[in-house]
Amino acid sequence: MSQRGASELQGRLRRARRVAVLTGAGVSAESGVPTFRGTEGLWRQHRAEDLATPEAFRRDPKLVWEWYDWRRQLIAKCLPNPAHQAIAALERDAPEFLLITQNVDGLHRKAGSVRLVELHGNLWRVRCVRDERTMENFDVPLRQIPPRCECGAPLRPDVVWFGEALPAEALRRAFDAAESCEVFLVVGTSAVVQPAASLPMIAREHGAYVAEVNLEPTPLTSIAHESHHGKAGEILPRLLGFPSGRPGSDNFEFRNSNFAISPPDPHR
Ligand code: BJW
Repeated sequence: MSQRGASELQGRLRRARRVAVLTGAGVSAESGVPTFRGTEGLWRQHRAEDLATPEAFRRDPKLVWEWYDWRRQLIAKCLPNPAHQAIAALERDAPEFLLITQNVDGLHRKAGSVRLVELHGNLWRVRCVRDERTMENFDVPLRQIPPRCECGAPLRPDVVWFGEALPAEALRRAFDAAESCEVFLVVGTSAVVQPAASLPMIAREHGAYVAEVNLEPTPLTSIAHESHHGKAGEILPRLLGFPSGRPGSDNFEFRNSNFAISPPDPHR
């Protein structure tokens, strides 16, 4: 059941004490960072199993690091866009706030976001495969592939690959926020990768108002109270009431009250 109408989001945000935002690769697309899925996505050129699994790294650390080195070089040139900035501004207005990002590019922090958790790690951190020690590394390009720890062991990107556990504290904070927030905003994620994709469902089940911004419908669209289809960098500033946004491109869908909550289809 859906109808077109005015967005309730700004009013909900004004009244809310607790706000949570979940972002995915789409929020950085307008900064020039490639997304994973879709026609231009990274997985069109590379199989996830060859590059983003612990098995792939054990099999061929050089190949995996070359891919990450390429992405680091690309992302090093990217700047936050109006969507990152609108989310950072939203945080400044909210008494309790958590930004939950699946992105590893560091652009939210660059835009000024402070209260955030990075569920899938960070491309600018590396981890020793021997003692698990993590450290920042901003070398672009890397001086050595694979880079090595001072103990001599190889370093790996401090990101979460398929089949690996997410950082426990980040995950705990994300679930707490989903369970307790009044408004849950989802931006630029295909919502197919678990456990992040479950967070909006959990928020909705716990009574939050759920809003989504994405270029296209996702498995979340049917459970969101409102869905906005278009570019996040154009829609979000206006939607959140930060007037630098350009009007005109928002294909807005307003969903009303009673419909069943169904789980997302991970194979979509
Ligand atoms: C725009 C836009 C614009 C474009 N404006 N919008 C339950 C069911 C089924 C499977 C599983 C399950 N639980 C776990 C699994 C397995 C697996 C999984 O989910 N698989 C599914 C794919 C089937 N999950 C895992 O393995 C996770 N681990 C785990 O659960 O461990 C359990 C465990 C416990 C204890 C011990 C051991 C294990 C780990 C998942 C790790 C994901 N890693 C990656 C790589 C990170 C590092 C790197 O970057 O290299 O994370 S994969 C990739 O997908 C990356 C992303 O963060 C993640 C999500 O992608 P995202 O952000 O949604 O991007 P896209 O490209 O998919 O979508 C972009 C969207 O933006 C699109 O919708 C566009 O339309 C939109 N868009 N431009 C607005 N301008």
